[in-house]
Amino acid sequence: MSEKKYNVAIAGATGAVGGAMLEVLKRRDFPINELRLLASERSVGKKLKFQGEEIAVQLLSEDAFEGIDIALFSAGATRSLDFAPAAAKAGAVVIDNSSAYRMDPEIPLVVPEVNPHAIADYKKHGIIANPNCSTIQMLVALKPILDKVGIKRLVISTYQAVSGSGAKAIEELDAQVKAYAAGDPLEASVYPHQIAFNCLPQIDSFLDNGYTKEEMKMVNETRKIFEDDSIGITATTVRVPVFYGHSESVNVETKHKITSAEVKELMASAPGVKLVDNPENGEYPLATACEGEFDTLVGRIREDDSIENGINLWVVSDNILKGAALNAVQIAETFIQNYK
Ligand code: NAP
Ligand code: 3JN
Repeated sequence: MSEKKYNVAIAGATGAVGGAMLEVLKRRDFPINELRLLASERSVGKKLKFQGEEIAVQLLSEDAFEGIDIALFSAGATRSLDFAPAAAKAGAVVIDNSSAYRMDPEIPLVVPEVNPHAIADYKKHGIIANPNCSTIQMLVALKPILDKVGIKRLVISTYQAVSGSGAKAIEELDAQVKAYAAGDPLEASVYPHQIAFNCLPQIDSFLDNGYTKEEMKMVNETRKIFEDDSIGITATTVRVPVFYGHSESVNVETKHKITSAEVKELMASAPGVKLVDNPENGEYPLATACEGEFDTLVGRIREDDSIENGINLWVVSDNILKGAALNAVQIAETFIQNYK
């Protein structure tokens, strides 16, 4: 990494993803000169710790980006639409965690292990989009398979942690579990139903085709990042009572035959992947094991004999890290290495 240091802003610094961004910048020793923390008026003046220093939160506004080189956005799609163009106009490159710009054909949508070349297109608008968490971890695992034998179709089921819905959802699961143990009534406000001891086959709102927005994000973002609209993809996304770590069952129909042994070999050396696949010893990827991990865990690799060329994978990753904050910081690292 170069010796130069950068002025970095985090829009949404007080949130679940913003907090993880602070952690990842520190853990990866990102070369920071000034760190500017931005959030709503509710948080102005609140102090957050970074490398032993207390930094006061400032208001996210159009004027907040003067002198900033890199602006990491995780304050929701509306705030990205409202303020990312002003940040880019002030000279920052925006790395946006929301869905606001992901499907804009002029804005790159990037997973550094998969399509780092797309970052070059940042110049058009000064904005780079970070994909949805469920898409990111799946594509890190699928990229080596795509390169080796091609992918025809994906059938996906997700088991997504509540941290994907933000800080309030983490509190809701915690409160419901405690209320259940105390014999008190369970209150639901973030989710339409009780999430403790339950599985909700709804993430985000329903669309006219019967799928949820989260499901269609997986379909559309995968095709954009893999630059292949012909891949058949169907997804069912489910919220489960887990705090951190999204798990995914991914059934892959490949264009050419690949054995489970060959997939294991690919996963053992794939960037960003940790192979965890000794089921005979009870070793497979677990949400409880991925918390705080930068790698995506892949296991339960086996051939699907119901089709000619089929492989099943179980893919688990820390949704707040690789699914959001880490991927964004990796984009920033690739950007400063190659384009700044
Ligand atoms: P969160 O814990 O609820 O935090 C929301 C953050 O946005 C807080 O810092 C909040 O500031 C700030 N914010 C909200 N309204 C604002 C406003 N009007 N002006 C300025 N700041 C405002 O949510 P989160 O889990 O961190 O997620 C934040 C966003 O990141 C999501 O909406 C989504 O777009 C994106 N995200 C992406 C992924 C992914 O898959 N890549 C995963 C999770 C989240 P206050 O504390 O001051 O309210
Ligand atoms: O639910 C999850 O596990 C991931 C949630 C992501 C999310 C939550 C609120 C708004 C997004 C996203 O990243 O797609 C958004 C959004 O920006 O639309």
